Amino acid sequence: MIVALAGGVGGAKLAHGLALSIPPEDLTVVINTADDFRLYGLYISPDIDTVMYTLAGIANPQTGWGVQGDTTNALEMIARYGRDTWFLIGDRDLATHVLRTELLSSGRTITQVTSELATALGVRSKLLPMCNEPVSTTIFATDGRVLEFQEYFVRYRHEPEVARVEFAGIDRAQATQEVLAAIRSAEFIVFCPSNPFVSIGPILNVRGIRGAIDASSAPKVAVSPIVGGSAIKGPAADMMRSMGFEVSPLGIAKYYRGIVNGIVIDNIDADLEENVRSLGLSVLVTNTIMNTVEDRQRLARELLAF
Ligand code: FO1
Ligand code: CA
Repeated sequence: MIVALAGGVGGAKLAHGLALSIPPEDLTVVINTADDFRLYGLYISPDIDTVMYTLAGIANPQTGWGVQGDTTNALEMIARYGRDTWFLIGDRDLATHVLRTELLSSGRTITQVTSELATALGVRSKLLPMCNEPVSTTIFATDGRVLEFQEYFVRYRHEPEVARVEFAGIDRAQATQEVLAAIRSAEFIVFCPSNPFVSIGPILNVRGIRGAIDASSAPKVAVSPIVGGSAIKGPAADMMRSMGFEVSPLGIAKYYRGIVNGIVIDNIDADLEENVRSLGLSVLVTNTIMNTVEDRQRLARELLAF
């Protein structure tokens, strides 16, 4: 069993590469749910959906999130009612939010709901939300604003400078039996190239998960989401800077030191290899940019060999 910890787009791409390189049933993806939120009364779980659509082969290839070929009729109608439509929900994507919300209100856990939806879409790997309790990433901006993660990220295009991040509800969150069993049986644990603070961070902060990872004797490898001094996607670089971290794969290595045994950095950052190695980590230097499905699979295969 391989366990991959993942956030949204970057995590989904590598998880897809892994699912194509091993029997897909042998992959479990533990997914961040701290960016989940409610909109128009619907429960939206962006990182679960991004991983689910990607592994189902129906993700929008331009954005990495949302459904390929989706239309926006429902959202246009919502706009006609005078409502703000800053979060682009496609018509097909909307169906997922409607059913998830219905299944959750019938008393099922997010773990059960995710399993039902993913199975229906033909996903054979196991997709596990990091926990069943609600956790909500709250961004405290340096200008005093307090924002939900999607508001910060999408509505305000991750422009506000981040002073502090809080995972509201994390104290009540507990690792599920499914997540603990997956980590215990893992032969390899991959930290996908997702934002270490707001995607992997919440997962590691769920009670029981960090302990289970530490107790595992499986090799643990992180793929750096920072390539050549900037984030492949999203605000990881700005966040690292404003929180006093070095914006480089070395900064990522320092963040994950003590948790992982190895790190994968991009060819562009090859000059940092020795510095990272001197932290006591094994290093794989390769092309980490995943533009095509072949890239995902190649990186996954190199990771498995490493
Ligand atoms: N990201 C955007 O930048 N703009 C959007 O309008 C947007 C809509 C959206 C709808 C459904 C979904 O599952 C994801 C969506 N995302 C959107 C992606 C997303 O929420 C972020 O990329 C991640 O949360 C950051 O990791
Ligand atoms: Ca996310």
